[in-house]
Amino acid sequence: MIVCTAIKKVSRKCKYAVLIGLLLSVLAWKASFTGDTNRTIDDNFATTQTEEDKLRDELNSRIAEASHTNISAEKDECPEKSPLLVGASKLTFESSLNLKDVEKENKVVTKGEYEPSDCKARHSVAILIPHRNRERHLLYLLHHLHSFLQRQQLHYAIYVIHQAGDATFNRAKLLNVGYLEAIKDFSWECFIFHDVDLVPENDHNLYICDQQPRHLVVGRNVTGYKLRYKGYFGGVTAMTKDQFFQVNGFSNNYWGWGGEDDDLRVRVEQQKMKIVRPPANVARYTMVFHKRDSGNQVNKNRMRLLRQTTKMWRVDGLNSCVYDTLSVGRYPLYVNITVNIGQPQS
Ligand code: UD2
Ligand code: MN
Repeated sequence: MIVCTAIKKVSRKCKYAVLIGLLLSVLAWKASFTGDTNRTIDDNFATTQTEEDKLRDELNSRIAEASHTNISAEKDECPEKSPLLVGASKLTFESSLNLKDVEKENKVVTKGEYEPSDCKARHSVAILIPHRNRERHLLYLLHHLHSFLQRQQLHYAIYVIHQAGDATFNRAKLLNVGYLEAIKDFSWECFIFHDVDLVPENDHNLYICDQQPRHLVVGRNVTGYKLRYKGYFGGVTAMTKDQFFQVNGFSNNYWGWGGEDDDLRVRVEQQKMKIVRPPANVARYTMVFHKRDSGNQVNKNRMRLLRQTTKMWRVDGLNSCVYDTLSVGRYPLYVNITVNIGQPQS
């Protein structure tokens, strides 16, 4: 019994000794690592710090960017009347002008599009220009039109719709194509249908739309600045997206010169819309001299077509405009859409 008790006491002491030994060795082990551990933690901390700094910097710059975007989204609306307008200006048509010069003058334009940087434009306007073989006219127009539209503080883009091939020209169908293609880019609310050779002389002639379709060419240099005839609706016109849609756009069937502008007038009048014009003293244009183009001979069918407009407008127009887009070039000063629109049915 005494032996047993002695053995129990010894084993309990042994247990304590083993426990103390273990504790000491753990402490010693920990002490031996402390330096390294601290360093590792410090290193990690340092790394975390740098990454955190980087992240913070990035975040800050994003916030700055976002608030900058917010600033631009929350820019004040441009004034009702642009302070940049100069009224009538003397137009120049220098033979030495080239596209690079015009691009340099318009670094603020990107892929044909512009919006004011210091205020929110009141109007978003797509300018549609039917075109073939009139490069020089296009250059003069770009030269004058970009600064003209910028002075009006508009958000705008210029689209040139280029007829491919040498089949008879069809101005109206090209303009339908321009409308259908431009609305794929942006929800343009207003469209200006614009001859390539007409340069506006006075920036009070605002390129905006109204409750009614607008005809912007009252006078031209070549016609003594007089309206050609009462219902004249050619050259440059402005219609909202909805007005143009409501009349089913232009007819697609006017191949060659003439009649398509009168056809549009008939469509407009049939919808009980009324053509309005700016005052004659501002709605003035210089038409760059040209002869009748080859491939755009007078359309002998135009009077016959015109008599059918009231019957045909529903089935001939935007809803029946068939074409092949061959290319879309986003150049610095305009979007060029080259299109195969077919040819007249004989
Ligand atoms: C008048 C109208 C025009 C149109 C045309 C009859 C005015 C100021 N303009 O213009 O809007 O109704 O009669 O169709 O009254 N084009 C080319 N390449 C060509 C042919 C035409 O780019 O080979 C384009 C170009 O944008 C030109 C427009 O079509 O400005 C009208 O053709 P135009 O200038 O030969 O006809 P014009 O001056 O009699
Ligand atoms: Mn012309």
